[in-house]
Amino acid sequence: MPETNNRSKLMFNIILFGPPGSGKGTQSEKLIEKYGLKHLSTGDLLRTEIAAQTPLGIEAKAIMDKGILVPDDVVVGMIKNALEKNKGVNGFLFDGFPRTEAQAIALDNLLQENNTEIGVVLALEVSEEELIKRLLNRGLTSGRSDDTNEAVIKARIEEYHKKTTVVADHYNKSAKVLHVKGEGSVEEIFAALSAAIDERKK
Ligand code: B4P
Repeated sequence: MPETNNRSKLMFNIILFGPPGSGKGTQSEKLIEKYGLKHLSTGDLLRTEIAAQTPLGIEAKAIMDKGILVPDDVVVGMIKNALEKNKGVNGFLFDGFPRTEAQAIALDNLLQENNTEIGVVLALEVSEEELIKRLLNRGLTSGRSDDTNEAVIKARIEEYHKKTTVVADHYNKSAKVLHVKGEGSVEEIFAALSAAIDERKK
């Protein structure tokens, strides 16, 4: 059996799941450092395309500014490329992906092709009031046009309820979802996420 296949069996892959503003990006930075994972954020990948003003970025910006989701084939294509470019890592931390059931099915297939799977889905739980407060606050400094308008923030939360909560149901079928309280200090939440990962890795 090729070495990469043996290695991929040892990979531990995590999905950090939750509504916009729940702390996915914030906690991802800390988790990748602690567990030596490769961070794959579809939001960051899309913003890189926007900054470079590629045709994909220009199309994505118009969609993201409305608070709705970018088409599945676009984000799945980005993740496929990223998986191909990062063979041999300890594992991936997926942040903001998958966001629809079609994306979840595509991810399962891509991981299976690489002889690996999702180890755990960590679902951050934060009240809607707190989400809106955090995103408006980030909008003051982030330069992100999707964070400055409350109507767009509400559309993003609505999109999450309409299309993304089903992703947790998808992974619940294989008992992979652990719920973690996403309110409190960044350190408290990080400790709770780390404890959940350590428990699942045993
Ligand atoms: P993302 O980039 O994924 O962004 P997000 O969900 O808005 O933010 P995140 O959850 O990472 O923010 P964080 O809590 O860390 O998506 C943006 C857009 O891209 C989407 O609307 C969509 O259009 C598109 N997109 C991305 N992925 C897609 C996909 N798979 N399919 C289709 N479209 C896709 O931070 C929020 C704020 O809270 C920060 O200011 C932070 O400092 C603060 N914060 C964090 N933790 C805190 C705490 N404990 N207490 C107080 N504040 C806290």
